[in-house]
Amino acid sequence: KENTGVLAIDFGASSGRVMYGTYDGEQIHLQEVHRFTNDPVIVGDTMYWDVLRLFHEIKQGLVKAKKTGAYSSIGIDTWGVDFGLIDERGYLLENPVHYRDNRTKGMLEYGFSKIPEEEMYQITGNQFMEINTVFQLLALKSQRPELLERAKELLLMPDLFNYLLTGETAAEYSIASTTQLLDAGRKQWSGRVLEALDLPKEILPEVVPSKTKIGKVRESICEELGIEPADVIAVAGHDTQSAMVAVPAQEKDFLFLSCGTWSLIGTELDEPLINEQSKKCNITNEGGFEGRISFLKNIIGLWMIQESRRQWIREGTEYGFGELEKMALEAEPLKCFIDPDDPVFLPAGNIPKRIREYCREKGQHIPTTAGEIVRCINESLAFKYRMAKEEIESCVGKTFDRLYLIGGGVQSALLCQLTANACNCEVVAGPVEATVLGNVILQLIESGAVKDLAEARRLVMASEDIKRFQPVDSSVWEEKYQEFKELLNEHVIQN
Ligand code: LFR
Repeated sequence: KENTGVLAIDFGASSGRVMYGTYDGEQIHLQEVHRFTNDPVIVGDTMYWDVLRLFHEIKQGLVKAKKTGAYSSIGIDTWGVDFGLIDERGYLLENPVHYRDNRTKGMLEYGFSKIPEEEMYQITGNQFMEINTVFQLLALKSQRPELLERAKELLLMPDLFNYLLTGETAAEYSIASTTQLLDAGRKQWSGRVLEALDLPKEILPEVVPSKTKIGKVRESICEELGIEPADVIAVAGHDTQSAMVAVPAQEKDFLFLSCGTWSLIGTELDEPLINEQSKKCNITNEGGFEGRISFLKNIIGLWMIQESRRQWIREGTEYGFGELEKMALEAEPLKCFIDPDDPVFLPAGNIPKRIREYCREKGQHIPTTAGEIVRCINESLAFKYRMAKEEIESCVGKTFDRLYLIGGGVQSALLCQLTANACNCEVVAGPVEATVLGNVILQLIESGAVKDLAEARRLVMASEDIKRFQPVDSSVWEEKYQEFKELLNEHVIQN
């Protein structure tokens, strides 16, 4: 059997990677071709994607891949919601802005003054977050209207990279579903939302399903780099949805936690679920491969640990993630908690300080060492997962006794164990590389090497290193969970 590879390009919060994936009929193998940092660049008051440098890194990856092996296609995924604008002649208008930029402050209220919140949720099924594309667009319209006027097309980040590679434009469904501009039921742009907010519908390309072949790498790029013209496949451009393909669940109904910079916890549905209860719980319906719906809650995630680590570097100490984990393990358990979704923890900066202030304000033990801070973050996340689990269960009318944890968080055995304890259920942890694996698998499904999603998930379960964690000390955790809930009830929570 021919063993042709594919290239998966994944842009994460701290790094981007070009990975080579192959399938030998039994196992999928991943090999790193090129890794680079993905640093947003602040100019003036704005935080930008360094998009041209990143495109250069893609090209570097394609050059390096010549030594790795043959590949028939390329797939790109990024986080959700961010976009670039293309003018009439196909030029990129400015650098795309990063969602952690604060231009969207106050845009939720502005939006709701134009279209009722209930109606907007009813149509889009999306959790309200200021970072969503729709609120970025409202900010752009009020602050830089001339830019929007010059735009011929809006391309979400994976679609933008696909365009830079091929010259072809499309809006891949999974990434489009993070915008809050899509009609969740019809899987098309919502005319009603766009009109109510006076946003231009004509700049949005046609929505195409995940795994659509977009085109081939442009001739000029092939010449420049001396490479063969591979197909570019719009995989699931949204990283979370590529990861969903690699959840090793064999059952139809399952609870997943995609755990990286963000934590996405939810279940998979055939159709969007949009009702009063889901609105009350602020649960999102995001689309993925085969039009499946991830009914999930977006929680801030490992961002707080990543950003704390950066803070300690700024203060002169560089801890490795393994080291932090070890120190957290040694810190005393269940001493103090934060609400991970409190808006103070979202922007970059001195997270440990903000955690200490939060704990002081709430009259709790004040964590001082790095170990205590990381433990506090992990335990608070674990409790937040429990809350989200209960909310999801209340919406779908089912309970789950197992949670599939995928993504970078799998590397923290501590977080996996704490999650099992807090949620009082088994945690099945792995694969770490869910996003890249899912990206590769969708290309393998397209080429016919892997049959379908069910086969893909079986393959992941059989070939990846999957670990299981059982809950311990249930009564202590139960008691502390009540304390955690009371703490969060004391003030208004955004989510
Ligand atoms: C995860 C993710 C989430 C999305 C957030 C911001 O990387 O894509 O799914 O809500 O980033 O785009």
